[in-house]
Amino acid sequence: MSRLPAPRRALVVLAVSALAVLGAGAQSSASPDHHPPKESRMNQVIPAPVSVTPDRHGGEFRLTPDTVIRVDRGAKRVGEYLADLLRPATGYRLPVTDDRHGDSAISLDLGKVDPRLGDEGYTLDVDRRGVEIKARTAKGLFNGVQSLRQLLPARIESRSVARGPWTVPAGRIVDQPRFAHRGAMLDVARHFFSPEEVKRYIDQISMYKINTLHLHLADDQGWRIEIKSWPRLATYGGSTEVGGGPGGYYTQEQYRDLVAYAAERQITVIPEIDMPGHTNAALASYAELNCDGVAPPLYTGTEVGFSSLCIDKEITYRFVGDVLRELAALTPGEYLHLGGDEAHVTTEPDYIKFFQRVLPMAEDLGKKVAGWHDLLKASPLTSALPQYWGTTDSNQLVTDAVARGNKVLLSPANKSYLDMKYDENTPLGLSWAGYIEVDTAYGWDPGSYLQGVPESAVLGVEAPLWSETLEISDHIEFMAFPRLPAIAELGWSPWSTHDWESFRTRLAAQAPRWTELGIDFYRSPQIDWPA
Ligand code: NGO
Repeated sequence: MSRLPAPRRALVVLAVSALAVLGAGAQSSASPDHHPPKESRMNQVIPAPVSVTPDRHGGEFRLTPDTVIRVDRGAKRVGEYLADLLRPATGYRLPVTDDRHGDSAISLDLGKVDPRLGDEGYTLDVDRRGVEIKARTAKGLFNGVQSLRQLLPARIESRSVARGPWTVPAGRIVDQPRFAHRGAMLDVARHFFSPEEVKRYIDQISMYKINTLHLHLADDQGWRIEIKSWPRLATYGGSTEVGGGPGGYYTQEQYRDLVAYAAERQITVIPEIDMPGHTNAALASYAELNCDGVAPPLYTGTEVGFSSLCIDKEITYRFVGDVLRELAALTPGEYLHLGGDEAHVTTEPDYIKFFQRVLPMAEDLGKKVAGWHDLLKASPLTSALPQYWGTTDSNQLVTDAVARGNKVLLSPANKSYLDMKYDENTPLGLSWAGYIEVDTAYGWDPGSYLQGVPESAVLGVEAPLWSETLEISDHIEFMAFPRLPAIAELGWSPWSTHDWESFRTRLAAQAPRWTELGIDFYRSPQIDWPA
């Protein structure tokens, strides 16, 4: 929390959004080589911080070849992460040290802040002598580092030595998230994405303080995670994808490495094995899982809702138990996602019977259950996390679950699905939930979106990216940028900062960064992108 009393804080926020708008006007009328006023960079952070107070005298800190990254014990890894970010473009050594001496420093301090900032909050202070980020945990420091990154010129994202000066505008940011859960989902089942491609997306989402990556690891078209007790799931069930390409899967070693890579970026991975529908790849791999004992062929189309595990066969539960046990062992996070959507060929009594046996399996492994909100038909425990993916602003299953005490994750398909086309001309994506331009992705309040679901019952938001039409990183990026930052801001920023004009100005300022990073983003006509 800022030391200001609440009403003053609100004023600062308002003043800040006003400043952002003013800064925008000045910038768009400027000539291309005009440098925008320094304080404008302080007001351009996405997601918008709780409070931003630019230095009234327009001071700045300048990185030099002598700058050090000074860390508390416990902050070393975040320090190294920051050094790795800054070294390529600056060409400076930027040693990470716990030595308190020396002048020019970026300091990462643990534990010296108001506990009300929570585990993910931070303060960031910049003056002529240095930058100081303080937080209670490494997560908070990491979030502060992402803000600092955006306070530096866009060229800082260059992976080779670039032209300075490397200035950071002076001032203070006090920040913490509105919602605990800010997620992105990647469907690696419809098309397989290599570990390198997934890491690239992890790097991109971490820039916007996303803290959860949900991986959709199995569907009709492919099984993507090695399960040692049922090896054909991956070797056969993973051998194709939509359109008939070669598919692929992660070995458990590769998967652990992905989980660790995400953890270094303060991101928790939630693995999803969809069931009892969306299971053709498993049914094709093992004939005995089918009610009639006959394995269907592998599937490479894009229909949904035609497959089901065999509810009355005992082997089904041995299969699910083995898969969940191996998956839980790969998962340091608290959730396993069991899918549960679109089980159109499973009768409702069968659906309930299935989950009444399967839900306790996950719980016995010490994991909480996440699932698409359809799962609520089986009345999971109140610790279960239903993920709302509908297109209406009310849903009885969800309202009832909230009344029982469940928290909800919001992914309304007509707002947050990154695989929906932007408009009728978008070359990639689907349109069953409508077109989603940037203002639509940004224009809803998770805290009041669903009737009967108060803000206190919302754990957070997630932006799913389904991959029926997406094959390579370029495709992921074209759909995620610029909408992923919009959803990230809804998840992080206080509603009092919500302002379309401010957001579109700040979004435009991100474009040079994306260009440096090689991100192929959609140039929405709603945004005044820099030339
Ligand atoms: C639906 C469906 C998925 C599709 C996706 C495409 C959910 C939860 N189930 O969302 O299988 O891939 O739409 O947008």
